[in-house]
Amino acid sequence: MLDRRQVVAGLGAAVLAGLLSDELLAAAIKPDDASALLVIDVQNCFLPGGSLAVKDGEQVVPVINRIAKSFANVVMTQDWHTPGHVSFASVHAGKKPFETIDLAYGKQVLWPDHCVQGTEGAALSKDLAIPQAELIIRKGFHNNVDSYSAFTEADGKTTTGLAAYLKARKVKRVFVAGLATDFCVAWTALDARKAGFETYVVEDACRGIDTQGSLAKAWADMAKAGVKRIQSSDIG
Ligand code: VGL
Ligand code: ZN
Repeated sequence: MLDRRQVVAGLGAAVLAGLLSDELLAAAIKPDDASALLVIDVQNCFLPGGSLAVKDGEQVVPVINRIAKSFANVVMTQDWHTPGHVSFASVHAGKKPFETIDLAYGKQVLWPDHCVQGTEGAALSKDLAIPQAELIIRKGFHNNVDSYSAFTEADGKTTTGLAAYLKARKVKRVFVAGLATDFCVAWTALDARKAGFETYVVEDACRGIDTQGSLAKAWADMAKAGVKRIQSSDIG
């Protein structure tokens, strides 16, 4: 039988452990010099009023601005398509946005025209406040190849140079945030794993498109690849 003193001491320890673990859980991850935040495609086309607006996409901006303060290294990406890009439904007779076609490199979802080079829609959100961002990677600029990933184009072989850049800067861990969870964020996170980076996706700093089950599939693929799913409150 436990006596009263033991019970009280036990409760005290449990409460203390609870407090400590809450504290630890609240900000368990401290970005260091070997960490980089990748801010994916926070561009007008994907925000309210844009041609491929992601539902609640604008809500990622304050979250990204907040977590970016913890990072010395920030890289941003810009989807940067030619006019008449192969991923646009408008260039395929009889095809509508969100239908798919088979291209030489595999299945391609067709999109409304978006993020055309040099247009206001392709500009980064003016509400991003990350002055220390050190590199902007543009992608999807080859007319006949899409590039959801910030690392490798959809042909699976042409690289953007991002992995080599991050390795040259001695980055070991990447944190991915932005738009859209199930396309450019997920493909970037999967390629980051392939390139050997410890990889985190900050769920509440992302929003998804979710077409034909793409969001659930993206999270499943990322889990399988060892991508860690975290919340912005885990970083600090
Ligand atoms: C994206 C669809 C087409 C994205 C880019 O940023 O997730 N999605 N192009
Ligand atoms: Zn695109």
